[in-house]
Amino acid sequence: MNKFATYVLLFALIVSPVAVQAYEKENGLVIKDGWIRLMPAVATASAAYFTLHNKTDKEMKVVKITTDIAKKASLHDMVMEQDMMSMVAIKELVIPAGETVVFSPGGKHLMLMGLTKKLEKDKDVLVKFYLEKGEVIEVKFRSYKIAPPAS
Ligand SMILES: [Cu+2]
Repeated sequence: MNKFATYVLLFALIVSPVAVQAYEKENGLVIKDGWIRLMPAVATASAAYFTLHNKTDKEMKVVKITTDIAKKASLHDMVMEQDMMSMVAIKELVIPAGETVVFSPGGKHLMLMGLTKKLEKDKDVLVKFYLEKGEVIEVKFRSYKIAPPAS
């Protein structure tokens, strides 16, 4: 490993342990690359993106997501309807066994409505994923204007 890479790694470990992190619990659901779109102060809504990976051999379901910065968090997808992209609600977030589900700009997203706090650069937002069997996974998301590089 060269010197620069070492510095980058150290920086990542010490200064920003959660910028783009993988998170995992014994339940086998990995939530990574989570981030929130930094919006102008006047905005009342934003969107969050992340990747879910189910490491188990059983299907997993996320039944609810909450954050500490918005009154409401809803899962949306983008679909083409009569040559127009529009948002539709994702009724059920299922991650099949061994599969990965990606939420990214232009596609699936977590819509955050009724922002209760101003989004700030370099500040973490706590996002809670509620699983079907009652487990809750807490992940810290960071705010960015544009998508950060995936880990
Ligand atoms: Cu939306």
